[in-house]
Amino acid sequence: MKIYTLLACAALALSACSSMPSASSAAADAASSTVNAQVGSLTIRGAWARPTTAANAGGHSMHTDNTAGKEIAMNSAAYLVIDNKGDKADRLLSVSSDVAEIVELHETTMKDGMMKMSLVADGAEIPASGSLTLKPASYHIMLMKVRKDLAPGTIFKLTLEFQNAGKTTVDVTVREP
Ligand SMILES: [Cu+2]
Repeated sequence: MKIYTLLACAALALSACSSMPSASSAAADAASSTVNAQVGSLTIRGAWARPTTAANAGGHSMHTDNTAGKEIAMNSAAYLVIDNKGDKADRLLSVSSDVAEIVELHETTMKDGMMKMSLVADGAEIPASGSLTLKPASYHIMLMKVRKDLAPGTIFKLTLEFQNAGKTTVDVTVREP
């Protein structure tokens, strides 16, 4: 099961990596400036997640949605930007959501020419007067065993917990990368 999960994860990262600039990237740039929440000295913006439609899954990690009777991907990933205007660093410690059974902070790194996914157990730093960007092929919020089909336009809640700023919940919009 562990290997299965990692492969599905890597497939997501690779498809993101190979996507060419297109008209949708202009929309993505506009979306990235949308502020989702402010907590303490942190601003969270540009939250989005990959659809789980069959077309997007590339044949990986499919299962049958009993209610709709169509195939959906089990996994998705969410991305966002956290700006820290304070003079102290903070850390993103944990992430949670009802949208999936398993929600984890992951990091994609290249090792020996291979994409490698790993769980970020000790959190990710948001530097003082700096930003932490969760994006394809980098830090991301892994959504495994999603509970319903995430079609483009779907909005779901994601809760972020920070070491200093505390907790906040943002609306994540599902859209094509
Ligand atoms: Cu992942």
